Amino acid sequence: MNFRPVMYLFKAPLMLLFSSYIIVSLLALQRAEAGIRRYEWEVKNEFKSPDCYQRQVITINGRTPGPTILAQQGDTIIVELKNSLFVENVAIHWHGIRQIGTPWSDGTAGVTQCPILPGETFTYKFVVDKAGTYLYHGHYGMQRTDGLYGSIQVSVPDGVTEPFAYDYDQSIILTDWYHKSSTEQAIGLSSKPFGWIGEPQSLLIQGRGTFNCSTLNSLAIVPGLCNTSNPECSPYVLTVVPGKVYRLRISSLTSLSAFNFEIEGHNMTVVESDGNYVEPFIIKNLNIYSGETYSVLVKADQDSSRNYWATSNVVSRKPQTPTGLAIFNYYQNDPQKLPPTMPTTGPLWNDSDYRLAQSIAIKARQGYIHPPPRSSDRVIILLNTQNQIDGYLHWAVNNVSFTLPSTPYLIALKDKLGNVFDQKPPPQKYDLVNYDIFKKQDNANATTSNSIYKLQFNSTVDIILQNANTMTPNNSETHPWHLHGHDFWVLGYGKGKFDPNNDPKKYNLIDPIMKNTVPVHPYAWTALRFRANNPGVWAFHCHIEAHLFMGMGVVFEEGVNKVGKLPLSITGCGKSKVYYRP
Ligand SMILES: *[C@@H]1O[C@H](CO)[C@@H](O)[C@H](O)[C@H]1NC(C)=O
Ligand SMILES: *[C@@H]1O[C@H](CO)[C@@H](O)[C@H](O)[C@H]1NC(C)=O
Ligand SMILES: *[C@@H]1O[C@H](CO)[C@@H](O)[C@H](O)[C@H]1NC(C)=O
Ligand SMILES: *[C@@H]1O[C@H](CO)[C@@H](O)[C@H](O)[C@H]1NC(C)=O
Ligand SMILES: *[C@@H]1O[C@H](CO)[C@@H](O)[C@H](O)[C@H]1NC(C)=O
Ligand SMILES: *[C@@H]1O[C@H](CO)[C@@H](O)[C@H](O)[C@H]1NC(C)=O
Ligand SMILES: *[C@@H]1O[C@H](CO)[C@@H](O)[C@H](O)[C@H]1NC(C)=O
Ligand SMILES: *[C@@H]1O[C@H](CO)[C@@H](O)[C@H](O)[C@H]1NC(C)=O
Ligand SMILES: [Cu+2]
Repeated sequence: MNFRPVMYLFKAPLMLLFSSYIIVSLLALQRAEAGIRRYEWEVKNEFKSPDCYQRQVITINGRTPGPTILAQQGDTIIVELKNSLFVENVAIHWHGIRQIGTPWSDGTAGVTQCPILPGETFTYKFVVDKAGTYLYHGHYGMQRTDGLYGSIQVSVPDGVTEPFAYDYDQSIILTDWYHKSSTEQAIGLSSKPFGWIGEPQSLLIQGRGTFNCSTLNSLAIVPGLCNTSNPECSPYVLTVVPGKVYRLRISSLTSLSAFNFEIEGHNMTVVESDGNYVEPFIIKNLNIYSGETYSVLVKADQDSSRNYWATSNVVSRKPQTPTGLAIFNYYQNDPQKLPPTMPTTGPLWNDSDYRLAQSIAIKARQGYIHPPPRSSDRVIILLNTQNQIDGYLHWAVNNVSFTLPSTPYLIALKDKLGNVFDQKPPPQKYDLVNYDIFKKQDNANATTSNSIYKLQFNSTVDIILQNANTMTPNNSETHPWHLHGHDFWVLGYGKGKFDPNNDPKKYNLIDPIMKNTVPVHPYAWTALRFRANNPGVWAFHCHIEAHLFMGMGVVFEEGVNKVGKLPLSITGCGKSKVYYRP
């Protein structure tokens, strides 16, 4: 194993100035203890066979998924990232971490930093200020697709107990997996005629899947490069002890697919999502979209004389990929022994009512509700469409397909570099009344722009995501939208066209969950609210890697004048200062 995180844990000293406050201060000390967790990561190109088929991947310290970051609320994470890729830049985003006070550490190349060049070392430093389940992944081009991702688990501070009990805690990342590299995929997406990435070749559970090598054309494959006996692709095994309760932190970092996750014969209780406690509810299976995290509690309370399947199945798109398989292993059985049953196949892939109902069921936990502001200062309606620009296929919001400037926004705005991006504000809405979301557009021509939405600092903003028909008749897709720098309140979901007069009256202002990623369902809308109180520049985008690449995103600026002095290390591209990194 090349896993070599260097971890130090320092206890931050607390100055006790007044002796009469000693007792109070000692209590405070317990809660104020904050550690520093330092990691040295090397990002490399390597050959790996996560699904038995060998391809080039991007590893961290030799692994994909990369090392799990285990931290406690309040800790400072320092990651010294060495880019040892041969020819590609890199940047890593800390997904779900709000980066309060450190917007330059968000890791979004082109938005918050210059990309890290091959040979350079860049240091990310930020505080994990809220317990919960988070992720990290590449945010330069489509590198996440090459296996550049991992988990962040943040525990509650000492002396704080969580509102649920469990015996073991385990992170499990679900992904889909392609045999083509991100560069090959990107070439197709930006070609005429368009080359779609297609459905994934396999589904991975915690970085492992099984591709059926026999389906390959024997002439096209070098012997041994697809080998189902390769230990790298043996199924992920979760070994359990009867009677114990497992907190499984299930997250999705798929490139494309929406999943339904199930543990055969075992119910799950949803208790957390995106770092926020959920009012517990019991499910047989979990719908999960790219960029989301969930903690579910599972009790090992079934017949322990056998193993069970844990499965991921594609939903929302017609499945063309075999079920992703892992083994839920009662410890007295051989962990490799396949369960005696057929793997579970999940709900009907096109049952969007089922998925919508589960989305609506997710509420904030009683006792942990952060009530949303009663009203908003501004409403931005974002129509999600598939479009054409000069004959190339794109995605757009409000008819604008997003592109990145060569100078990152945070630097351009904070250092007042002038016109390095389109200054004309993007459209706030579209022809709400006449736009037919159920129909392929008559004129699907759109434009590209790198303009951004400037939000009044500390204002309350509502975002309505409105889904529509794609350029294929009778087709609308699910898009998981992810907001950087914030958690938002999920005020509501609805079918069809959003009604600005009546739908807001039905918003959940009582116990809405806060999340950082949320789906907009086919031919439906999703309403969000957040407070623009985190100085910085933040991406908000569809978490489907190919959709973002094709322009499905926007950028918000808020209070950039309140951002502290930018570290020089984020500069060195476009019109920003030259910086010589180590
Ligand atoms: C793998 O593919 C071959 C050829 O299509 C097929 O005969 C075989 O049943 C498949 N094996 C599995 C485990 O699906
Ligand atoms: C397949 O992998 C197994 C286990 O590593 C190894 O013993 C075997 O030689 C490999 N087969 C080929 C054709 O390389
Ligand atoms: C799962 O939950 C359902 C509904 O609450 C219940 O009917 C069923 O018995 C439970 N199954 C197991 C295996 O606990
Ligand atoms: C869902 O897809 C199946 C085939 O996969 C089809 O038979 C069924 O009619 C579809 N249902 C709906 C509601 O579209
Ligand atoms: C869309 O744009 C293309 C040029 O890229 C043009 O040829 C075509 O006429 C436009 N379509 C419509 C309906 O205006
Ligand atoms: C997008 O632009 C095209 C071409 O200008 C126009 O016909 C269409 O109505 C616009 N669509 C929206 C949603 O604004
Ligand atoms: C932000 O707005 C809230 C609610 O209006 C207010 O309580 C808070 O003081 C404001 N914060 C700042 C920094 O202006
Ligand atoms: C699309 O759906 C409509 C109504 O639901 C139907 O009349 C039409 O034939 C469908 N078109 C295609 C191409 O399937
Ligand atoms: Cu999308």
